[in-house]
Amino acid sequence: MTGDLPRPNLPPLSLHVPEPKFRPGDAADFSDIVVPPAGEARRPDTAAAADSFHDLAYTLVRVLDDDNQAVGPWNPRLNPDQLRRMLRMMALTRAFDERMFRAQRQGKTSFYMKCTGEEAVSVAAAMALARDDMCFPSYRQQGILITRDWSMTEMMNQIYSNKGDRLQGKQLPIMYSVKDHGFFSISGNLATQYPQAVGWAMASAAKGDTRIAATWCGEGSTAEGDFHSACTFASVYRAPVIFNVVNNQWAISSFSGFAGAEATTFAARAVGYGIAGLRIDGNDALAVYAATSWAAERARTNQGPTLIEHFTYRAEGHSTSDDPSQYRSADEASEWPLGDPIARLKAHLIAIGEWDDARHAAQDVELAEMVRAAQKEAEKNGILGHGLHQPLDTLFDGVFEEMPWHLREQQAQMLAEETASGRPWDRK
Ligand SMILES: Cc1ncc(C[n+]2csc(CCOP(=O)(O)OP(=O)(O)O)c2C)c(N)n1
Ligand SMILES: [Mg+2]
Repeated sequence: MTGDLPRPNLPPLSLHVPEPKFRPGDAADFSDIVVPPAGEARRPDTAAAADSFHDLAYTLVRVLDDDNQAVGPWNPRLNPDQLRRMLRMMALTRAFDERMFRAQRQGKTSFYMKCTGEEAVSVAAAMALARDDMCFPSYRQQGILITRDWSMTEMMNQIYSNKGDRLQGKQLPIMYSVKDHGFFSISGNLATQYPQAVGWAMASAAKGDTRIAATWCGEGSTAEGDFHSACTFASVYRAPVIFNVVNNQWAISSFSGFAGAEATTFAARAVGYGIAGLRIDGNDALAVYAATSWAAERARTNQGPTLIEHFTYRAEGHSTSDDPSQYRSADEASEWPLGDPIARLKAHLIAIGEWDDARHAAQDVELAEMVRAAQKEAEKNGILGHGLHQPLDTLFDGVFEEMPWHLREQQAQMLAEETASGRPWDRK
């Protein structure tokens, strides 16, 4: 065999194929994850040059310490009312997820995606941004809509693709689009929101506006070309945009190693593009708030983009179509060293004498009831399996301003076939 090789005196080349550390049945051991003490990372001035704090792309900015106190230069010093609202919105997001997961299992919708363990990433960021800043989320930032007080019934109408669905059943369940709440249409094509956010931010700057853009993608999605072209444009034009990379360590069944996590951090991507990079504890809501405020101030003062890697863990399945017990160790969620974001903020509020277990339990009951009431409203507009909720001829509407000839032809053909079939679609 070696005789067939052009240079038999050289060792044969080989590839490195990443392999996750733990598979089903393995005991998960995260002792090699470096968790620096809270309060240790420095907080540069927001006008500092991006290349003067490369160290922050390789550490973990943390605020909540082991005694549940908020410490160090990144402590955003929120008042108790703000802290309680943050906790409430995270708990409400989780209650919403629980209810909609169950609705999928009951056959009321075809699909749902939870963000369990990642609530801080969206809720704390939504609190730190201005209400009219534009968000370009992935499918796991429902916490933004909840924090911006968008109607849960409207969200559920979309999930059920029912008569009340403002998107007329044209989007996969959970792919919301709420322009007046600064929430750009979610796309199933990973990372497309990144260049869209940069384009929006550049337009905002070109118009002399004051609003900035923020976008989110998973660590797996950073392997998409769109991620990199977005970084290039944002760097060149110093676009007022915040890039959030939610490193929950899994991309369905592919672990983060396939997106480059064995070689360096995701925040370090910023270094190559010459933009500000921060790696933070994504399960520490105060760190998320502080990093987002800092990045927003940079963007608003024309210092350009910031890339924030939120180090977190996807505590549950990728979606209702997934079964993580098939590919990862069941131990991971409990062994994961950065804990649960809701439990950590709750413990902080209790430690500073502004909350207690009884109030928390009562709030959980109240929130579950609120979600249940919203669901009851939404179900008046129908659920999956209750027939066609939108007139059949609307199927082709709303995509192009003017319908192209080939779609007009297809629409006419569909309607003719429906009539000819003698069994028109069930529209009850
Ligand atoms: C361009 C593209 N490739 C593949 C998929 C299929 N897909 C949907 S979600 C997903 C995993 C994404 O993982 P990550 O970016 O880490 O986000 P997470 O789900 O962990 O939040 C994949 C591969 C897709 N939707 N779009
Ligand atoms: Mg991921």
